Amino acid sequence: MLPKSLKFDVAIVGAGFAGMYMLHKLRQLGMSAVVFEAGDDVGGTWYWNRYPGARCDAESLAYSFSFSPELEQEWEWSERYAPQPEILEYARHVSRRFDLRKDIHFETRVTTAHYQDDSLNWHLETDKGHRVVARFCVMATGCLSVPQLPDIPGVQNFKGNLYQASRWPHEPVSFKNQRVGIIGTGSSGIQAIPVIAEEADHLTVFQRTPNFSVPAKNEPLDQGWVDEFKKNYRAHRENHKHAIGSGFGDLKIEPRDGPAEPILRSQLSEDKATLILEEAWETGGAKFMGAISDQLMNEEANQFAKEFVHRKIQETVIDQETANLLCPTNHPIGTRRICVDIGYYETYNRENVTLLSVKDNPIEKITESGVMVNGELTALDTLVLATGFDAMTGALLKIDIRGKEGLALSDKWHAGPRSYLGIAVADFPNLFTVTGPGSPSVLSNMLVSIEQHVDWMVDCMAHMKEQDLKVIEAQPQAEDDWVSHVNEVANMTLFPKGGSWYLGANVKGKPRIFMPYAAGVGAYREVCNQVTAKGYEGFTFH
Ligand code: N01
Repeated sequence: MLPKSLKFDVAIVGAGFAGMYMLHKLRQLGMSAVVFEAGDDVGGTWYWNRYPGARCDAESLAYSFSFSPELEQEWEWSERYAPQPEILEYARHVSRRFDLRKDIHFETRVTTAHYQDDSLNWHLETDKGHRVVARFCVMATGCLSVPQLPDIPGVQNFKGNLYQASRWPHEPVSFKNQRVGIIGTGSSGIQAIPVIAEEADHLTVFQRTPNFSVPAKNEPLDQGWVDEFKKNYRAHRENHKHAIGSGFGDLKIEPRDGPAEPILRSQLSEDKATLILEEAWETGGAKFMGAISDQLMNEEANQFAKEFVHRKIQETVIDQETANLLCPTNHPIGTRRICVDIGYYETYNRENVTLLSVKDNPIEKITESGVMVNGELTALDTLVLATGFDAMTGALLKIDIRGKEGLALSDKWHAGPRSYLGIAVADFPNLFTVTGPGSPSVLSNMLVSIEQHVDWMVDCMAHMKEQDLKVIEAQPQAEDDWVSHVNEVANMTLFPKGGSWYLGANVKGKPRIFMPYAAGVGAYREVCNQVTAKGYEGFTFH
């Protein structure tokens, strides 16, 4: 039990993969650290998102820690895309293997984090009454950790079973003999729908915006292939870290020395471009978006991929009216997070599944017994909300964070998040944000990005320790320049046309700013390395 008032070198908020790795690295540096975690276990996103069908859309052997060669050799993944329980078990294994749990305080939410101008420390308070003083404060609060409930009148009136995908109960949920409804067709809904449909008596999907989804082609991992892969693990990891794109990792190829030549749509015949997409479709997974290199940069290339997927939907779904409703037309493919599914479109061929478009006729209200659309009630026993998150800034702004002279982060970010490298915020000295807005974060393999950020931050703290420096602060000009650069890069892509949570577009009143850095993990790593090499350019120490 932690005494209620204590002093540490570092206070860490969150015990997902970011918080755990930060704790591990700080211990190696001989710095004292404490972690506060709202859940009653480690795992972050994988602790909360236990809905049926939840699994990672990055491949298991790439979506794992690389810092310990022993860990990566000893842990056995069962499937190409790991299911949520397995990833959660991996997180628990990591916490035990590196003896992390003793410094993590579970079921404890940090409520305030205030910088003290006189002592140069952070003061944190928790909902359990802790008061902690720390030289550094690290926010490892996750990018998708604050659920977004729909602003539909009457949700609280529903008398049946009401579940939220991102706050799923720990005990098993049965849909047997039930009329189930689900609101939301993002990644969560698209994963849950096929699994719920298997069990429910009837499933009604309330779809406002159709999303693009590509088949996962999930399969059990072949031990021989895994052994070979593990022999080359270091080289694969290097590939992921320096990737031109997301760092999801191309697991089917041999590690290569340099980036491949871009394949541009304009240089391909229609047949050749179709063949490339067909191969990517058959291979499965989100890398479909990189099959033709300029798909996310060029309208024509994007339109070509879009039409390809429309054809796939129309070929898969027997009822063409349903197929057409499932074809997204209003946004470029990939500008809303591409979904990766197991039998999603096929599910609409089941007799017990109905797709109800609520695009032109929004859900009017939720009543005691179901969902009302266009004056008609769909009676339900169970309603599932898969309505997304207040992404990237939500978890940070939920905490009362105050920097120099009491400046509130919520005031500083009233027009959208501003950060230098997605790592630090001017006027908030010694505060680090792991995978913060302005870094590749949600556009990348999160494990690659988490490790890169934590390594950078811990190297920086080691440098400060060595040089006896007390405070690091992002320079306002460096922050302004970075924010402009992040916007400039986003505007070179089609992302801003997606109208998605990447932009804050799913939260009423949230400023519309494209939050992640879209230049890819390799380019971003290089920028961060250069900043370090130039004596932490853009930062001030004192
Ligand atoms: O949330 P979303 P998500 N009436 O915001 C709908 C990651 N993730 O939890 O688009 C009707 O994508 C909303 O409709 P619209 C991944 O990065 C990863 O599914 O606003 N519908 C939309 O369909 C992902 O992108 C994994 O028109 C309403 C849905 O709710 C991110 O998390 C798995 C509505 C929300 O979709 C978020 O995904 C799961 C209303 N009033 C999640 N309000 C993997 O690794 C909202 N909606 C595989």
